[in-house]
Amino acid sequence: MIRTFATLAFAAGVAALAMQGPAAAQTKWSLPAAYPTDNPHSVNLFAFAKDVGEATGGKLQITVHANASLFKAPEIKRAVQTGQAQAGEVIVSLHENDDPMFGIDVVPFLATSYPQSLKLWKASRPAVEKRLAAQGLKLLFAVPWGPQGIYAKKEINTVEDMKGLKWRAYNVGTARIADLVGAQAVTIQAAELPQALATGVVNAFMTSGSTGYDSKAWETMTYYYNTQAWIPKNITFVNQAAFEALDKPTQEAVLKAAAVAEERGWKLAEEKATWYLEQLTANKMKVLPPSDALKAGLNKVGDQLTADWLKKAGPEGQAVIDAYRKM
Ligand code: PCA
Repeated sequence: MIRTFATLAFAAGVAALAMQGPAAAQTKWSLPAAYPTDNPHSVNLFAFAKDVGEATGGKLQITVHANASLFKAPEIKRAVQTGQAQAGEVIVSLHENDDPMFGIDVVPFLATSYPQSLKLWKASRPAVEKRLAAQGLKLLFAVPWGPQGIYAKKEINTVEDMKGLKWRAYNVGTARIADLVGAQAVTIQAAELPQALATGVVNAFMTSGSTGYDSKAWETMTYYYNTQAWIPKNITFVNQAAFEALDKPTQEAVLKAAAVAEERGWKLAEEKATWYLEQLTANKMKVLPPSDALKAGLNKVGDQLTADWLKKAGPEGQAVIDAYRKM
């Protein structure tokens, strides 16, 4: 058979195309997230997306939509479950009503330092993973916020001083605190917090130094009480089917970048926690330790919340806490 140069070249071209096949096809994921672009959580997500892009030679391209620009915080998990987005990040305790295990990291005063919080994460991770898997989601990584303190317009020396406050809540636990101290809970996610502060919808709230900084709390608040009540976490997850549709090397690249992101995220959070409190001081807020009376009152509130949680979470919840305490 005589082949001309042209047919040979054509055949080679077809073969090259065939070899690229589905393996070389580019996959695009969107990853909705709910916090500002310069918040450490978002910074870490951008780095994760970049790492995945590089490790896969551009085969998997993840676009992070920070600042609740694609979905609002409470909608992100469902959006990923239903495949409207392939991946997402959310503060896991926002879904404590789905399952108490999603609220283990906001049991007050259970894990208040980063080393404790990391232990609690290690102890609870399998249970959290299992529940997400049952909802069609694959966990990628979890990253902590700063320890939670109280922002207020007026001085707070006891839990009695919290009575009647217009208290911004972001999850079940923060709303329940309002109930227990006689404050009025208003649930507002971080993306809407600056506006809620500006319009006076709330005059106190509990969150980290970073969310106080992100929402310029000093423009309306005077006090920050460093109560270190708990360290909540964001989780990043992917739609299980979207993950399974990737070829093996790409799946491995995602998991590897996720492990790197988890480590980087914990480091970043711890490094910046003090810096954020310094920014509150620099902006003329009074950053104070809680008084002994306030501490004692909050401990009582914490005991009640812990008892509530254990009742909801049952023996499996207790088992995770026991495992954590043994670590
Ligand atoms: N910032 C988020 C969640 C916890 C935190 O520190 C918020 O206030 O909504």
